[in-house]
Amino acid sequence: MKGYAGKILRVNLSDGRMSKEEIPEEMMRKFLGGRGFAAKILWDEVSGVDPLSEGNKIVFSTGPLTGLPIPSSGKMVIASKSPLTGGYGDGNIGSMAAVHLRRAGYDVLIVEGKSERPCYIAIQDEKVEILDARDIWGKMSFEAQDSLEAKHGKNVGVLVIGPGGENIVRFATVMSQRGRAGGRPGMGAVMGSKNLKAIVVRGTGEIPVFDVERLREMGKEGYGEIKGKENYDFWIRQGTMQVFEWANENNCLPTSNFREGTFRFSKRLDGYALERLKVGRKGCPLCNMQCGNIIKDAENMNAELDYENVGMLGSNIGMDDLRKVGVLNRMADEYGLDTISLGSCLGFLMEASEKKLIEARIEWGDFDACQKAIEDIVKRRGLGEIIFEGVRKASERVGGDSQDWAMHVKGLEISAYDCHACPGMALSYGTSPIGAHHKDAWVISWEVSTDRFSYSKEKVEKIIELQRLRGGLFESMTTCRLPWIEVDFGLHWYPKYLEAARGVGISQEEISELGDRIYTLIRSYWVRESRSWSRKMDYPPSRWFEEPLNQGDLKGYKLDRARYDGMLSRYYEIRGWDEDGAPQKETLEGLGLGDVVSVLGENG
Ligand code: PTT
Ligand code: SF4
Repeated sequence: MKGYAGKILRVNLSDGRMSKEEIPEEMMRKFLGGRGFAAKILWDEVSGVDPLSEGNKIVFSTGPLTGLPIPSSGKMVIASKSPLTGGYGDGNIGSMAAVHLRRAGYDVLIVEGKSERPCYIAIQDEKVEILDARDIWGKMSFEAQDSLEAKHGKNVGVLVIGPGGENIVRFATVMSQRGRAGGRPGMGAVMGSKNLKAIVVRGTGEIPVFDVERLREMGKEGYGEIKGKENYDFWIRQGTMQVFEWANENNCLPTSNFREGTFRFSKRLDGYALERLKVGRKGCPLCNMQCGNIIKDAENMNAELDYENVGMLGSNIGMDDLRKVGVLNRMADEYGLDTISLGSCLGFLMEASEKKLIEARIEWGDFDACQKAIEDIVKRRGLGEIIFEGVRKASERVGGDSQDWAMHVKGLEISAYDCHACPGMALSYGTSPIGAHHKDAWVISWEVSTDRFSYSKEKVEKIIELQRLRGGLFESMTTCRLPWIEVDFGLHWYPKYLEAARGVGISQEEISELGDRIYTLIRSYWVRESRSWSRKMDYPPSRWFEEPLNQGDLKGYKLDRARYDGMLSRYYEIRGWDEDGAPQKETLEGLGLGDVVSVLGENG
């Protein structure tokens, strides 16, 4: 089929074997690309292994729209069995590496095995090499990127890990372009476990497209439409940081380890505070609404700020100085750690310290102590020894009542939305296919502006609708979803882009089916890989059910466990999963996943 390079490049780091494999047409039709391909590959090839062992594989997966001259298409999915959660894990990164991989003639790169010594993979079109990385091992992600560009030329795409990934901190991410980060559930740690420091890729070919002229024309129109949108100028000023003020006003800004939804000093951290410090912006390739906000941080260095980062490294840990938040954010980027999990881990340590569950003292908002803790996490010493595997494991270590306020779902730390008074968003976290991340169903803005406190069937349906679009379509095409979400770029463009790229469009029905198929396959993966799967895995932490908000105009609010459980049952019902959340035989067969039945058993 047009629109694809049609090839998977497979590199085995244990024995140096490499192969180029055809992607079956059926896989393109059924799974589209990106996350769809990654889920299928992991289901077929990675079963029952320790995520940090040689047997795990890491998949770098593009979609049929990646790298094409249409808005915000420089994205790819990085997926693996997660060392943080033990289940399916992925993340979406904007990088020239995505574009170059396609130009080099591959849709997907699978890396398997483990190198004996530090290495990196260099891809130049047909030529693929495993090269020595001893001289860059131990280097920060920015410096390593610079060294690789000095060696291979500026015009390459680089995916790289920092010392966090090398030392197998479980929430280490993959970095690119000094500020793009992808793979929250420890994709950087998987690279580190394989002694793989980086991937450098350069492609000089054309991505095969069905109707190149039409695509270019429509791409141009799309870029123009984005620039003309009402919210465009404000977006350029604040990017995702525009959410900060809204979250505080609506009592869902993560504060003091998700105890509260409002922060006393929010004005010091919001989008307007950012505007006063902003010195530039950057972002992903092929994007004309670049959202990486650059400021000079408290050490006078460039740091990139997004809403999630400021929520988690600001209000969630009592840090009220944006320039200091910038330093912590930059440290995370350099070390290659996920900022969301990092902010949650620091908040956890602060609360554990306050409650005297650990000996060391780390106070809310203590900047120096945070810097030291980050270094300790990367070196896995002191406080780092307690927390380097994330809050779930840390709560097992420190005991007390900490399991109630270890803020995660399935082991992945919750991203920056407090849900004491948002049952829909809580369910979205509960049912996200990678653990508690907002990317699949960011239902909160709709929820807050409609029937906020209800546990209604409509809310459940809305979550599934968003999961189909965001978690299914966007993660698989693979393009950035922010043009649609943030500046109201028309959703109708995407089937047209797919048609011009592949010769085959996608109907509304097919979008739903695609999303459901991917969701059900990923859910099957979780059930197969978890030793003790149960519906409890789809629950947010006890804090939101047991401890009401103490401040703000929603003081006293908390979630209702029985009603949450009712929503969860409705969710399973619509999805065709059983009362434990495992896909049922008819559902699997109906989605063309008959081969899964024999593995999960007749009843799912
Ligand atoms: C994403 C998660 C997010 S979501 C943020 S801020 W956000 C954090 N950013 C980090 C960072 O920065 N440095 C760091 N060391 N760790 C970080 N962890 C956090 O990672 C990101 C953008 C953003 S910014 C969002 S919402 C959108 N996410 C998309 C998505 O998931 N899919 C898609 N098709 N399009 C998306 N567009 C937007 O991309 P993860 P990126 Mg990211 C400094 O990676 O694992 O998915 O986690 O990829 O290229 O940095 O773009 O307010
Ligand atoms: Fe990247 Fe932001 Fe542009 Fe999306 S809007 S492609 S995240 S720079």
